[in-house]
Amino acid sequence: MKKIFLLLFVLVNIIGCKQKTEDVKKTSTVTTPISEKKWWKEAVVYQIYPRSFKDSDGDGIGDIKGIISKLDYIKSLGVDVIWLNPIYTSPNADNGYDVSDYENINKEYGTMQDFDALLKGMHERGLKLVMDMVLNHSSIEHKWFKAARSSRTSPYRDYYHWWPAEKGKPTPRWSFFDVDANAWKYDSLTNAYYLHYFSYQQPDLNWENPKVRQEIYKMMNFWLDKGIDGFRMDAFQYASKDTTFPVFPDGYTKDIQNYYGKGPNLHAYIQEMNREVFSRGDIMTVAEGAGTNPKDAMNFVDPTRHELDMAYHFEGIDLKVIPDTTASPKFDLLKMKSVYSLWDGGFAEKGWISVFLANHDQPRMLSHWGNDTPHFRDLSSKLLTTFVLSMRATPYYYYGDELGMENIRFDNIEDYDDITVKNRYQALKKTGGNVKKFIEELKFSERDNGRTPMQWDNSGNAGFGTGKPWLKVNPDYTTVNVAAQEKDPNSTLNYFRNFIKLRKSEPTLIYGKYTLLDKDNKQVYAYLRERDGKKILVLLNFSDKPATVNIGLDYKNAIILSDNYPISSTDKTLRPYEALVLAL
Ligand code: TEU
Repeated sequence: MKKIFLLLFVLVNIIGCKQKTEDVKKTSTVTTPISEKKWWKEAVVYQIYPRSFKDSDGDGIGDIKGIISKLDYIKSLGVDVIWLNPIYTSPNADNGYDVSDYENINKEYGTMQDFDALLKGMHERGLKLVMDMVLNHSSIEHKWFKAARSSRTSPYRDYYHWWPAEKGKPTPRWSFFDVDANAWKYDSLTNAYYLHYFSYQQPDLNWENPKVRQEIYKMMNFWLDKGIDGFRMDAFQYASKDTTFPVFPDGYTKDIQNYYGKGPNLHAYIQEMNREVFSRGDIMTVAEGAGTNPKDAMNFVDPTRHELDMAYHFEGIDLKVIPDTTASPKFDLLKMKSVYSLWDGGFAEKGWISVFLANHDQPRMLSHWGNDTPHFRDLSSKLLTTFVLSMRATPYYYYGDELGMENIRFDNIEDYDDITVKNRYQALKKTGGNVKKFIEELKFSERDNGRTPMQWDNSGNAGFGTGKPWLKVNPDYTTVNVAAQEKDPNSTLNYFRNFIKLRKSEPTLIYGKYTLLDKDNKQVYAYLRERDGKKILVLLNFSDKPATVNIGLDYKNAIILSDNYPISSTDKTLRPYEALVLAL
């Protein structure tokens, strides 16, 4: 019965939606920017960490041919865009976020011919490609840095930030990744320090130098000319700097985004990039972390400013989650609701945002935001998927989350590959910190938990490849894998597919107004999506206990569009981790 209702609902909406598109065309001059249709507002982004997706040649490292071999699978998910983490030539100090040649492919991933084949294969299937641009810094192996460091008179010297040692110690700058948290690295070759906000292998490019900017735009256009469909800009909020390097007040690191993320010319550079690159195609552009509050972030995505298409904010992902707790949820749901509602509200008139619960810098969505114990793993995974796919924002979904992949929780520090773990471990040893506690914390929060190989089937190495994988496979692959879930209509994989179909068939879920309901409910996140008189109610019980909803709306006879329990119900009481979506 539920299925028939759903089918009818989908059909009515497909017809309705076509009509709406025509209306929008006719009245495009009067539509408000938020309701203005754009392909990237309607798209679902699937993020692939290339190192971990599929290894075609048995070297234990995922590669482009591997991704090509899985394009039909990706298409079958119903996603529209692939965001690929960096695949450029790199010595891999930070797995590709240290680029030594922006216009070539890292050998371990394949060749430029492989890349061209990937793009062609994607476009043939109607999939779009967003490339990850690491523009705040390069690798120390980049030819620009090699030349810059060779002499103070090198034409490339001012492609980077230098502090001559005869001026004394540089003004302190904190580093995200450095063992000593010092962003200035002394280089005896020219008796000077260079700046690196991340590791010393990732020197910051000097964006204040117009030559650097022109080189970068040329490189971005090289990729655009190949036909790619968008750019994700890595750590770009840090690009512009006050090169007088003023002294920051004590404790500035607690407010690092405000000191590092608001350089004097940041907006001017993005506008310049927009003129020189973005405006040349119908592409999608997003910069991670730009803007620490909705008002700030709006300045990056207000269409009249000609900068970026959508904001990718960290306030949601950075909410405090408590490990080792029996509390459910493990975070303050009231805070979560207020953060996501605040950001929605900030973009209710114009601009656009992203929504995500995981990426390559995070532990697994299920282990962090859900509950990966056997009884609740499927339910809570589906609940999180429902949240990401039912907000007014472009959903970003991380590879493997469709299977409910969970944190690997290494016991040995040696099993980690991540530069941040290695450096934090060194720092801890220096200061005599508590290593045991550190290892326990990593099991919950470390980003390598989210980078283990994709689990394709229950054969050796989870079907990732024949060689020893660069990072261990999660032992749960014998049951948590694509092959097993394909066969099960109730799997998290098929739930993801079905929910994407629902989102695509119902513009209310994409463009509809969002209203938070039952604000003070500590277990349930409830919201209404509305558009042209149509109302969709989303009820999410984020706890492992039954929960009562108090929304002052009668939904007993509503049409059930989706429920993560096999037997649906419109009861006033939601079951543990129940995710119910209703058409009122
Ligand atoms: O991350 C930069 C960055 O700002 C994040 O570490 C951020 O602080 C965190 O996710 C907020 O919760 C980018 C890349 O995503 C990361 O993988 C790289 O290691 C880093 O830049 C350096 O390029």
